[in-house]
Amino acid sequence: MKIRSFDVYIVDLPTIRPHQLAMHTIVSQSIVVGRVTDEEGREGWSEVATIGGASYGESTPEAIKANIDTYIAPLVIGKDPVHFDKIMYEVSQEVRGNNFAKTVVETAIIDLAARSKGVAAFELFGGQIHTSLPIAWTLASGDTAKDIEEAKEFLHQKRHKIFKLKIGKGDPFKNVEHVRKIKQAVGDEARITVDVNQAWDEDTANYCIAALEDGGVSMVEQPLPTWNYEGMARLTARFKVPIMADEAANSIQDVFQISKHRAGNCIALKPCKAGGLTQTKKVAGIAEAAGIGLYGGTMIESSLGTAICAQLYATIPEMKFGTEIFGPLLFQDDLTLEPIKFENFEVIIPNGPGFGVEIDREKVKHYARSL
Ligand code: MUC
Ligand code: MG
Repeated sequence: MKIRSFDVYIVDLPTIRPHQLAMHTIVSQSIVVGRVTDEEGREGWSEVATIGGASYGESTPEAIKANIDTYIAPLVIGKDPVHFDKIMYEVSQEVRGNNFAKTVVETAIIDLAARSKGVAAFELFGGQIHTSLPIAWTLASGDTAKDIEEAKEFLHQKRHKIFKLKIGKGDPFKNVEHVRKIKQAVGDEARITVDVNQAWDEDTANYCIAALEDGGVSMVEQPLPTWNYEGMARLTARFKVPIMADEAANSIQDVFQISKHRAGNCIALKPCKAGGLTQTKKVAGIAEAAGIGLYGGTMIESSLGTAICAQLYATIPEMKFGTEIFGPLLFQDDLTLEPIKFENFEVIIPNGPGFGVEIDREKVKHYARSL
């Protein structure tokens, strides 16, 4: 069984409402979809999502596609998909960085490898420990009254009881008030966390985190820029509320440094940051050894990317902070034939061959950019 071809599509999927982050408001999410085909005509599919072009991170959808087409795809042709770790090691010898692109390639190959053996992808990662995981929702309409209404509705529907608020845009002090009002409105029924997406300096963080802690917030994600490991360590030592590293926690080396210097007491996992599923498992292992809590992060993927994250997170023993793989719920449409299921405040881990979802080719065609 040998890989015959690797194709990459850029798909733009509209959201149900504007989703406001520090650096960008998402109304349409640019998703990179990968398809690997073997000589027998079997296929594996993958997805990585990007936020706001080059504003969130360095990997733009256009760069991911160009670098796969030009540099990575030629290296995987003719290889046996079952040897996905060996293939990605060989890729790493010729391609530096490009973790999002490597994730598109690695996960499509894993989907194909698992399907060719007739098993779920999590079987290739030691088996499924969780059948479902807690699922947070991000309140990011930018409007306090709307956010409170949304939170109450989802509590009522038993869809979410952990809400993350994006507070990196605008006046930090007004944003802290916004968070405190939402926490007051939901009371003990829900946990409120915040994601600053690197927007504060250390002085602002010192003042605002004290007010957030006092207001009952239960986690503060990436308050400082990625480079400020020392500042993150000081915040972690100073406050009781857990400080999460997201944009700062990419590679196994980053996570080792964060663990060693306690530059955060929890980290957000995301396969695209680490460069694939094998690397994400290594990141989780380092964090586990250091007693750093884990969170199943998202870049807001559609059902395919969400299934990929879900299956990997299901193999990790302790996901102390739950997950936020809510992406499919934010989109007007989907790229798979069956939706991801959310029940009783949890996401149900898809089961079945590969990542447990079937791609909807018509939808990929419909939303793909003409290149
Ligand atoms: C991030 O920084 O965590 C995850 C949820 C959300 O609303 O935005 C993303 C990115
Ligand atoms: Mg984040």
